[in-house]
Amino acid sequence: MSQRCFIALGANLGDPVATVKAAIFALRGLPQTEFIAASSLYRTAPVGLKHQPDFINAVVELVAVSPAPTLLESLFAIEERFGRQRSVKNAPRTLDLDLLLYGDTVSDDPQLTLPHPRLHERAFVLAPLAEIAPQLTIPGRGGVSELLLRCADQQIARLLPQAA
Ligand code: PH2
Ligand code: MG
Ligand code: MG
Repeated sequence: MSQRCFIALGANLGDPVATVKAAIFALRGLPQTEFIAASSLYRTAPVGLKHQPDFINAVVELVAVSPAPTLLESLFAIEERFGRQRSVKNAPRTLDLDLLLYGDTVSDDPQLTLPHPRLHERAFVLAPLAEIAPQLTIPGRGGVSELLLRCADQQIARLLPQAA
């Protein structure tokens, strides 16, 4: 069975625009998946730990036949290829790839909580998600466009294609 999946990309170290673009290219080549769409790039103020550089964020949609844990392993492999070091939670990172949704799977497995536990309250995820899938409903949370309206206080700016 194939599943409609959404992956969030985030970076705020090195050259985050180049990194996010290269990571989108890497996601196009993932085995056992069909690439559907990539959002624009967004420049976003850090959520959580404040005193760190702004992030570049984006979201990619794909259809996967691989099981969710296999897909997650492929995402970790791409993060490592881009030099991701894991230190404290929410620390600055060269590349973060989060599996937001795997079909309509709901799971509280601590290794892979689905939907992503904080996606419904983060404009840096909801804005790119609403751009490529405005009708999407997050299981247990509601429609992406409605959820985004509740995050109006969070600073994000879509980069123009030539700037991105
Ligand atoms: N990721 C986090 C914590 N805070 N803030 C922004 N703007 N963008 C992110 O990708 C981000 C964050 C943890 O993964
Ligand atoms: Mg994250
Ligand atoms: Mg992550």
